[in-house]
Amino acid sequence: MRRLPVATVAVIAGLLGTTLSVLAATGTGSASVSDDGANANKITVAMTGMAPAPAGTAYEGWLISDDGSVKTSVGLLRPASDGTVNATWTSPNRENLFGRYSRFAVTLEPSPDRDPAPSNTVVFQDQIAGPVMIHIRHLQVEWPAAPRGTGQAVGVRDQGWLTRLHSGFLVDAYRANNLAVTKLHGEHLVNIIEGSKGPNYGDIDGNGQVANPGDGFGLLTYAQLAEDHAGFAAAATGATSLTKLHSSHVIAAAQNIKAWDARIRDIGLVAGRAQNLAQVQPLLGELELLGNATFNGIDANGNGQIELIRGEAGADIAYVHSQLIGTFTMTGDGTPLALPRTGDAGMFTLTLWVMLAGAAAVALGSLLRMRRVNA
Ligand SMILES: [Ca+2]
Ligand SMILES: [Ca+2]
Repeated sequence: MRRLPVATVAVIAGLLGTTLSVLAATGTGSASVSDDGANANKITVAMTGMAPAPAGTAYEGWLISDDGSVKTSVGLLRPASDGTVNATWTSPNRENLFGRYSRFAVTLEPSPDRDPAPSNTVVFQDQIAGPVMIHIRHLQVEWPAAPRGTGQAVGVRDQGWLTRLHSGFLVDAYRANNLAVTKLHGEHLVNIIEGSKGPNYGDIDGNGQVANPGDGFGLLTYAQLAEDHAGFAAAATGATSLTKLHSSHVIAAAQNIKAWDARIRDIGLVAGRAQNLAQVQPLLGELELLGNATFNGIDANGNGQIELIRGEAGADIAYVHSQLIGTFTMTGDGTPLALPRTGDAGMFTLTLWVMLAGAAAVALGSLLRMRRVNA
């Protein structure tokens, strides 16, 4: 056997030493989806306690589709000197990330890296369980029964925003001493909140036209669905404590909206049918309060915070926390990871195995040579 020069052996040993040491996962954190000018199109990776990637390597984050066939890079993740990672990635085509992806992984890649695919050296990964993901998608991506298939929590947020807006318009019209416009916004509120199948939906102000700035499905319908499906997510197989926590926030907000907006609907009915502005006046303070609470929530107990609880949480919280149900969590306890399998090895993995084989050959060669010398 041809002997490898000592320098080559040292390089191989050095590389092996380095490689084995970095296959230990350390650090904890999460990857969470939020909005960046479109629904659920951004992911934020936040880690602490992460060891720097060794020279010649880099961490990279990946969103992975349900069946694993699509792996989308969210970019390199470079720990700061204090071990934290704070990185964001926004889908360039405004894709709703919950629609296709249910898994997130961090791999160790060679650097520089000519291969756009992930290596098989996975440092962290987390998957949202399929039975939970179904309901996140109903909340955030699509509910087929709604107009344009609007997701339930998206509908809560959008129709909740319209409810706040038209509550304000009604108050403005009253202050402008305009009965007709006050009545019109009363009608708007009833129709936004109940939707076209609601028992009161229609021409409330009696001007011969049905006016509805909403999408016709109804804020109360969306709120009931969001409450139900957040509950289904929490009860689903594979639901984690985090799933249950954020589901409970969505449920609290949806229940608040059901109560507050049934009351706004009643105020809208009175205002829409009013004969004069004096009939509307006693309801204005309550309308303004509930209209704002519907979207923003309200600090009902006066402790300086709008909390994720019954009586305080509103539509914006229902929306954001239905996204947080789908948070990926990453925890590394420093346990060395298994070496990547060779069967589906990428170039990086292949290189590692070639180096391992080389080192074994060198060791064997040395042993044989020593035996020959001793003989
Ligand atoms: Ca009308
Ligand atoms: Ca509070």
